[in-house]
Amino acid sequence: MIVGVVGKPNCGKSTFFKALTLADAEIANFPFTTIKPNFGVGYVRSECACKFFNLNCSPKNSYCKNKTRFTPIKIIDVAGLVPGAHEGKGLGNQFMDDLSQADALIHIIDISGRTNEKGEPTEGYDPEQDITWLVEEIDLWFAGIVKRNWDKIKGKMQHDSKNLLKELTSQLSGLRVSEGQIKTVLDGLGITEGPQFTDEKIRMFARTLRENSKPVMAVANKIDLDSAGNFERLKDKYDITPVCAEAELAFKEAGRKGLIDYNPGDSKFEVKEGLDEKQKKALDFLKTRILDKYGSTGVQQCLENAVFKMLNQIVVYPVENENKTADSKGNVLPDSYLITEGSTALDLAFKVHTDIGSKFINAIDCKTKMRVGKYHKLKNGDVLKIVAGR
Ligand SMILES: Nc1nc2c(ncn2[C@@H]2O[C@H](COP(=O)(O)OP(=O)(O)OP(=O)(O)O)[C@@H](O)[C@H]2O)c(=O)[nH]1
Ligand SMILES: [Mg+2]
Repeated sequence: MIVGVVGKPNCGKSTFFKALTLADAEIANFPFTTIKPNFGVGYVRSECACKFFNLNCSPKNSYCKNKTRFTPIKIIDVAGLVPGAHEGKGLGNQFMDDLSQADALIHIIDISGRTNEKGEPTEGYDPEQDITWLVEEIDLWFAGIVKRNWDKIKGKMQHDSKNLLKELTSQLSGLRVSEGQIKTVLDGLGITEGPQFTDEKIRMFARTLRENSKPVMAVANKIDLDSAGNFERLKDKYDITPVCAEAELAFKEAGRKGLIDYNPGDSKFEVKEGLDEKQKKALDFLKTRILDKYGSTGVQQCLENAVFKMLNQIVVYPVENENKTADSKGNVLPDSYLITEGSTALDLAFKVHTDIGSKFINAIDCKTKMRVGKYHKLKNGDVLKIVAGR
């Protein structure tokens, strides 16, 4: 799973990305600071299974703090999009292709109205415009790819429409859309044969497939600068979260330096030794301005909404030793994985290793100590020992 961060230039994508990942990313107050995409790893919170077993865990792929497990999720930060991007405006549609890797998109909006649609400084721009045109741009880019691929397979489908689903799946594999997603959309539009694929249907197909395979979530960033009250005006009309990426980044960096104790997503932080007056004042200002007013900086919540609500992920823990809930070296609950809700024990086995999947015998639910079969559906927080043949 990969979460993509999108938006017009200068809206704060790289700040948001860096706040989540603490990976190096260039941030500057001018458009097109980011050209090559930034890749990083963020973490989503869930109650750690160590609480259930009353054990001290020793995570390997993830980390645990105060019985909260932080599970990794890949994040990609891309170049800014401007109106007409799908036709090559701005940095062109080659940069849109970076988006094809994402499974869900977080759309960063500069809610303060201080940047225009090209990301240039201005006053009084209405951010409501961004909510619509950006998604439209993505849909047009998606439709262009579907159309080009359709043109390639059109001739074939005139004579043999039976393999439409297979052909489309293989042609569109670069967009990270699954056969299941394509089938749902084809069925929904009542398309069973190639020749029914008119231009109009292609557009509808592309839009619905984009909605299903890359859902978009809107984020009102730079809430600290929103003196015009744009967020208040738009919050009931759109599902939109208030965010201050800059504050989250400041808290995370102060936390990394040991100046404060801050847990992502929290409404408070604890001041440690070593803060000078200026730093203390700056952090206090952000606390009053953001944490006290909105309950958090919003950044962590946005990522978790994307992962748990848009992508329907649950957290599960594969272990090798069911008695110690540990790996073979004795690390307790070493890994936590994100897996799509509805996945089975066999799906998890394949995620751990193809070999374990193909030699799957059964699994043990470590919480209930029950043996379960390959089609057993996983629940959030499950700890599973997979038994595989040699
Ligand atoms: N006040 C305030 N400024 C912010 C916030 N988030 C980002 N900024 C500032 O907005 C400017 C642009 O931030 P970037 O993160 O570089 O924006 P971007 O969307 O990645 O820009 P491009 O890569 O050029 O598309 C920088 O000056 C940031 O410091 C915020 O929450 N509040
Ligand atoms: Mg950037």
